Amino acid sequence: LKVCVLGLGYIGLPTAAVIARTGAKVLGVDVHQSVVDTVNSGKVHIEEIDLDGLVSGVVARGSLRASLQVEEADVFVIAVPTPFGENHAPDIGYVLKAATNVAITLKAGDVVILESTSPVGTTEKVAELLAQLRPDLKIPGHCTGSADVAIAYCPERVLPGRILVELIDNDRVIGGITPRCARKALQFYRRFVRGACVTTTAKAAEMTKLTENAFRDVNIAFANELSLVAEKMGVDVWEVIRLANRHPRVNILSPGPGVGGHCIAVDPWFLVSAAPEQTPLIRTAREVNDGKTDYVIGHAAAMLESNPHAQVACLGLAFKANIDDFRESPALKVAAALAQRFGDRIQIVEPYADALPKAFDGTGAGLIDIDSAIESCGIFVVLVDHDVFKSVPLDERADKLVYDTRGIWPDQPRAVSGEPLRLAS
Ligand code: SAJ
Repeated sequence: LKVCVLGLGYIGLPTAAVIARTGAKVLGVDVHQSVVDTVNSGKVHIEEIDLDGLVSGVVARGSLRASLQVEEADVFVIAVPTPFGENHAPDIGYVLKAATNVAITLKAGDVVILESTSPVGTTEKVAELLAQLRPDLKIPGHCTGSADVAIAYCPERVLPGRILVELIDNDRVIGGITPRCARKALQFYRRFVRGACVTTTAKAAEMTKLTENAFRDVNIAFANELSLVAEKMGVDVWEVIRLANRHPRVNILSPGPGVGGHCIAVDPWFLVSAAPEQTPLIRTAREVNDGKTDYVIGHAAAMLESNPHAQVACLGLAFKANIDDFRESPALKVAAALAQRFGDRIQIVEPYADALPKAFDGTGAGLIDIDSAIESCGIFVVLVDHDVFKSVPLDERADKLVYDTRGIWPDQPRAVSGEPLRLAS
């Protein structure tokens, strides 16, 4: 089996490597020469647990190679980005460009699968484009009788940090342009997926993916809203959530400094921009989560102003715990805003960074390790719940003024206050 994976990012590269491990001949295609060169040398350009070993193995065996050009294959998997613009309208330009490249070598019997998170109706647009570009082929939805190729949508659902496990163990939703397309794509996923593979229409599969991430965003927004209410009431939100979650049908997520990453902070907008009248809740959830980041900046700034002589450690820049991914990270936004305002009073502790990102250029902020922060900083602003932070014992931080946006230190004295906190000395 020959498989061509278009896009060697966080989803495409692990997917290509996992398929290559099954014995298929996989070609990974990317628009960046540096990515192509890195993969061909058996290395990886993204951090993901166990990915480096897997890629070096399959490249050494000749099962995976990379190129700038699409080549003839039996199955094409499109895993390119679908960003959105200023007005939150999704941009499927990369998907259509990838489909255009696939069209060049497409032949009867091939399967084309879109995995990129996409607005509802995108897979049908891909089929329409292929029908235009290849009038010699019978394209599903654009022909009578049985089609020459199969076209399907199968969203990825993997969690960064667990990608290689979840690629195999998660259930997959496979939406075909026709039921026959879905069955063809199903045969492909059965090669490497251990979870259940459920077939449906392309549009239902597209909306399912957006729904999953909107669901999580709405639920996180609920937790973030609660954190503001609890603060106003002078109550510890973490305790309230712990207690409420003892109810058999209540399961509240965790508040934080906002929602980051390239999925949950983005995908709900695909639903909102397609159906603005019908989505007040989903839109508001987005606004609540983004607003929480601004709130944290304001609250931390007030604390720093009330304690003008203390050095400040911002703990974490990543968009969530135990990963080195800083995309759309609320922690990075908060820390950078504080650094812009308070300059060299700000020290960043981020064990997953070798150097401070560009957002800190010219601010005077420094990157230090957690032990130096414990020695030199009076104020701690906890922005990410990395395990290395969680394990700092109380006696090493009891004298600190802590603004713990993730609730990692329930034993910390004076964790809650509506007023800006002050250091004792
Ligand atoms: N977060 C909170 N509180 C919580 C949970 C998360 O503030 O209780 C924050 C995180 O800190 C982070 C953001 O939300 O900033 C998103 O993190 P996440 O762990 O919820 O999700 P992602 O972005 O890593 O991955 C999500 C997953 N989707 C769902 O859980 C529904 C994953 O399965 C998807 O494959 C991925 O989006 C994607 O690619 O769409």
